[in-house]
Amino acid sequence: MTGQYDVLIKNIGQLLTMDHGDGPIRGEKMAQAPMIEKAALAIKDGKIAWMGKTTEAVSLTADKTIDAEGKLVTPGLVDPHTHLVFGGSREQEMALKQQGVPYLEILKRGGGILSTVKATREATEEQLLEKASFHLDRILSYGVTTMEAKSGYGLEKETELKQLRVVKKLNEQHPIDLVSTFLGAHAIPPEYKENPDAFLQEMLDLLPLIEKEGLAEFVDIFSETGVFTVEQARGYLLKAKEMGFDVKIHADEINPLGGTEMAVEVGARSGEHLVGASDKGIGMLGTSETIAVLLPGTCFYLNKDSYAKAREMIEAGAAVALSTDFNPGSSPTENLQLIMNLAALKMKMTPEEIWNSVTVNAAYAINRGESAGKIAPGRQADIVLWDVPNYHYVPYHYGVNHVNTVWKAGKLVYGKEREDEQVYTS
Ligand code: IZC
Ligand code: ZN
Repeated sequence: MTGQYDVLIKNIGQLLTMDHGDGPIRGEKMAQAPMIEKAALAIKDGKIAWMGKTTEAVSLTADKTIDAEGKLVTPGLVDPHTHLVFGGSREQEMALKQQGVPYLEILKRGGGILSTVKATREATEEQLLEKASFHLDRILSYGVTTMEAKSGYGLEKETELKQLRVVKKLNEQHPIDLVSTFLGAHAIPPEYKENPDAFLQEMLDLLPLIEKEGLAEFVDIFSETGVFTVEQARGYLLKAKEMGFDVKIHADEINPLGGTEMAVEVGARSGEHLVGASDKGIGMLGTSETIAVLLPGTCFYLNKDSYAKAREMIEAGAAVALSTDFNPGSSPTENLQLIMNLAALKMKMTPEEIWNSVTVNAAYAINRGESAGKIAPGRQADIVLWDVPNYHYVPYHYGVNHVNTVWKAGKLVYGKEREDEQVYTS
C-alpha cells in the first residue's frame, strides 16, 4: 500500500526548525533556536509536507516510516566559505609552521597559496573533479547540504575557469547544492609581483565570460598584508558589483587593515574572517546587511591567540555565520561540527547562536536564505538526523561525527539506513 507521504520521521526529541520568519538572524533572535519538541515530520516529492507533534501524526501513513528514537533533527547545515577545488596538498608545510614560520611568510617565499596554484594549474579538470568530489562526499557526511565553493588557485584565465567549471559540474552531479564564487584575486602571481593592479584588471576582464557561462554568483578578494590592499580591494569589488556580481571579502584575517569597514561600505553580502575587526568595524557590521562569516578553524590551525570577537559582534547586532574555510593551507578540514565546537570554546558563542550561524545566517551569506537553512512546510527537505539527545550536544562533544542520516531534497544521501533506500552514487 502506498502511503500519503514518501517518508515520515516520528519520535523526534527536538525538531530544530530554525524558522524565525524572514531575513538573517541578529540581536535577541540570535539567542533563540526555534523548535518543536516530541515532533514528527513528513516528506513528499522532495519537500516538507507536514510537521507537528508525534501525537498528531498517529494516523499519517508513509512509504517509509523512521523512528528517530528521541534524537535531534535539524535543517541540513550550510557551509558558506570553502576553497573546495584545488590540486595537491600542503602537509610538507607543517614542519615550517612548527618552526614558527608564519602563514604570510610561507606565502612570501612562494609556498602557501602559490604552491597550491602550481598544483592546480598542473591538474586536469577530471583530476580536480575527482578530488573535489571526494571532499564533497565527506562534507556531506558531516551534515552539510548547501555550501559555497571558491576558485582562486589559478590566478590566470584557464585555470580559474577550470576550477569554476568543476564547481558547476559538481553542482549538477552531487547532492550538495553549490554556490560558486570567483576568487581570482586570491594572491599576486609571481609574474605580476611588480604590477598587482594590472593583475586585478586581468581578473576583472574575465567577469563578462564568467557571467555568460553562469560560472559564479559572487566575486571575492583576499585583502591582506603582502596580498591586496584595502583600497585595491575596494576598487575591485565596486567594479565587480557594477558588472552585476554580489561581493564578498577575505578581510582582517591575519592583520587588522580596515577591511571590515570597507566590506560594509561597499555593501558586501559578507565579510569573512574579521579576526582583526576594529571596534568601529564591528559597530558598522551591527547596522548593516553585511553578514559576518567567522572561520575559527583558521585561528586554531594557525595557532593564533585571538579569535574573531563574536560576542561583541552579536551584541552590536551583527548577523553572524560560521564556516569551515575548508582549504589545503589554513584549514584542512571538512568538519563543520568541529567549527561549532571551536565557536563554543574559543568565541564563547551559545548553542543557539551557533545553530543560527550554521543554518539561516550561513544560507543568507550565500544568497540561499529563501531555500536553505530552515525546516518549514513547502521547503525543500534538506534534513539531518543526529545521534544526539538535544541541540546543545553537538557543540559540546567534539572531534567525532554525530550525523546519523542526511536527506537532500527528500532523498536519502548519507546514513546508516542507506541499504533500504535509493542510494546516491558518485
Ligand atoms: O590556500 O591558504 N587564507 N586563503 C586566504 C586561504 C587562507 C587559503 C589557502
Ligand atoms: Zn578563505
